[in-house]
Amino acid sequence: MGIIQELESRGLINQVTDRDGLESLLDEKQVTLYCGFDPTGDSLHIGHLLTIITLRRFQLAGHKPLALVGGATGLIGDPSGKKAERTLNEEEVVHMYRDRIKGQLQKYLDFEGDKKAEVVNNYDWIGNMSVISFLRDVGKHFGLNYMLSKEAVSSRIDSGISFTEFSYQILQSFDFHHLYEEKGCQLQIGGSDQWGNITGGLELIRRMSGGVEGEPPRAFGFTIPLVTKADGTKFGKTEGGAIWLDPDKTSPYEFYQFLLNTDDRDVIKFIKYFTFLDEEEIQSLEKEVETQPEERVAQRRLAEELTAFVHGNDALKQAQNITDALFGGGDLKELTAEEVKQGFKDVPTHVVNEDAKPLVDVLVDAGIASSKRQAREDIRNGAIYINGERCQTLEKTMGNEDKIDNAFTIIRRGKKKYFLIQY
Ligand code: 485
Repeated sequence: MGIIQELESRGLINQVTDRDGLESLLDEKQVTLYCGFDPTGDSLHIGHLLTIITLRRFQLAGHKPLALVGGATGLIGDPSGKKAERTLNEEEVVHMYRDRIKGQLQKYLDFEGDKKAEVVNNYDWIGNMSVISFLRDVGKHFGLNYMLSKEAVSSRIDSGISFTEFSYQILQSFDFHHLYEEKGCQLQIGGSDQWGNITGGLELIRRMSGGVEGEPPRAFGFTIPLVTKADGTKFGKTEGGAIWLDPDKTSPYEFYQFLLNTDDRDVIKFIKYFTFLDEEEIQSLEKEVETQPEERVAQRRLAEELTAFVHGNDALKQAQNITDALFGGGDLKELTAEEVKQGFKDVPTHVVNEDAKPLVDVLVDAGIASSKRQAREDIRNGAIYINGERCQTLEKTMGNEDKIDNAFTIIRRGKKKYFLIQY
């Protein structure tokens, strides 16, 4: 199966400019393709992952991906998919974001061999362009009506759009033209909001480059669909905010849990989108969802595959250990300090400096019980658990034997109120 057919079978093609032309180009030769990422934040998020994985699929099929970091465009702001004008970030901030995003992209593509990926930065060709050249050499190819007709602009005519954001499409179009000329890049991909910018680039290539021997230039674009969920809520958002790829912002355990909680109605679609599992395995997972959904086999597979891809196998193992200790009847005492930190990130934490301290005092000082009397009552009633084990000894003193990995004790009050004691 060719890459286009594979993408189609996974539901990954939303709009494409010339499907059959693109398919024969990809059959014919190694194609260089690109996708751009603007440094508008200090990390990519799970929404960006689908395009990264799609680039990776092209690379596995023998083609050459370029990941573009928008050092220049990040200073301007893409209006696509945005209801209101963006606030501009300071240049130093954009530079910091640019470096971090570049580092993240480098983790997910293969930078060795004859189809090695490259990271490029459009500041390198836009940063020093003069305003005269921008208006004479590039701007002259864009009709006002054409620019106004782009969804990103037309949808903002009433609410307002600055000349800055209005001009964004010209910059992204110029990138495609530049990469077509300099790197023989013949395909741009992006999310569905990027259709206008991608087709703008094709138009510019057609006008500025022309094709070989009077033929139209062979350049293509397609968009991947927006990831939607059966319950209508936005994919990649939780109560705690976005699901980031940076492990310091969203821990691998949280990332794993997020995927594990995928709705039965969505899980097979997400497996097709995000994993490299083959058709046969996907079909058998589909059966599992139909026949024994309560086992959540497909959800586990999705979470495993994607956590390993994004964070590596060690981080996956940690995420699984934490999950097992918390929900699978595993032993909390087996966890490492790092795993406790991840699994109990948002749990109230109290620092204890003494080597030995009466449990009653710990409960009061940590704010777990409101008074010593209350603390004793909780212990007597069997509401207090130390590292997962019920403790009904009123005179209990907390000591070394209660420490997990010498660093933490996990106290639970009732069914699910967790507290962390840190030493
Ligand atoms: O030459 C280019 C310069 C910049 C860009 C693309 C090509 C970035 C693009 N304009 C953009 O804003 N992309 C978004 C981003 O950077 O966060 C998102 C898109 C999404 C998907 C993702 O990037 O909203 O659909 O394309 C990779």
